Amino acid sequence: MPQGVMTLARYILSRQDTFPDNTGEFSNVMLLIGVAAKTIAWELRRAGLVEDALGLTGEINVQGEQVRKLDDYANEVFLKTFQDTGLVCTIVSEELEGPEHLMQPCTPGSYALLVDPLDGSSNVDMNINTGSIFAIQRRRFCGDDEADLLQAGRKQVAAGYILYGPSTILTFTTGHGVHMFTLDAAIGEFVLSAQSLTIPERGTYYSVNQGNSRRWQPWLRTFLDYLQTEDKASKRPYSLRYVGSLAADIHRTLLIGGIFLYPSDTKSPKGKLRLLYEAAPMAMLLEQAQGQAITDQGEAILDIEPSQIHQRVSVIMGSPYEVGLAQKFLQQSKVPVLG
Ligand code: AHM
Ligand code: MG
Repeated sequence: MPQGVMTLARYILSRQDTFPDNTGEFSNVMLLIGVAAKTIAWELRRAGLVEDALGLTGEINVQGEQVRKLDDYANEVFLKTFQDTGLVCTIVSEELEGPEHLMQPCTPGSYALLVDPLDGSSNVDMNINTGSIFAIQRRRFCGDDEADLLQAGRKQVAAGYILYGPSTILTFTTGHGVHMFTLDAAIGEFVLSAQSLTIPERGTYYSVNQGNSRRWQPWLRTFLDYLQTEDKASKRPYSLRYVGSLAADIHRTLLIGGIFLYPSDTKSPKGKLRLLYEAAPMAMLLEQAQGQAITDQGEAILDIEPSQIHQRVSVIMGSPYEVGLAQKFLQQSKVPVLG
């Protein structure tokens, strides 16, 4: 008898016991994330052919960033996909000022979806990879209190990203390893392409917006200088790869190792990336894949207790070897110079 294709739906049904509840509710949340991903992927694929699909809306979002039409589109897709389903009580989005409550009242134990609907959207008009990044939390209290959503990354019940590129890829974890699905356009289904992924112990790439280097802390400049210095025995120099879409840069890092950094700098003293729907979900994926994720102060990203839903954070993540190296440079910078 043929084995059949391991679609996302089939995989989820066969792994119910590893999901946060066993009622099927969480499975349906994951399946709907897959539906949102397919909808956005389809729109991105044809956006260059559709009049008025590309470009800016003219609005500035809560982050102070210009909103692209496709940012708005992707945000609407997530909202509409979960509306009236009774599956997700609250949505926090990079494109929304405050939480959107889809059910009233939210009950303890219900799900909240935290999402960057179109990550790396500055790349989208040029047909370069973009993504969606998501985290799923459980609501703790009843009602609309924003504080309920300020949960440390360790409390996430699931996290993942969708990468829109030559293939559409959905990668997620529920705390039982990292699994990757590739959209098979022929059958319109996500099909399992890698199970229980682990990041290589070390890599050969570093990934950072080097244009900001003069704004970095001195220890980071020293560390990057080290990565760029020739030394065959320790496989240096490292090569630079930077897409400028977090989903793409983390996807590469997860698969072939190395280090990704978006540190704080004099322009963004708290860092640029958002904790709840960019850094924390990626940190959960990386830790589940045996990688590491810290801030440029050395704190584990998953341990940070958020104070705002759109809070920003510095990020250093990737293979254990390179993140460990970064930690050594950070520690050395803290040693007082005697004499
Ligand atoms: P976005 O979610 O508004 O697109 O911003 C986040 C993006 C990340 O995808 C990426 O890592 C980073 O911002 C790139 O920033 P920069 O252009 O400063 O290098
Ligand atoms: Mg983003």
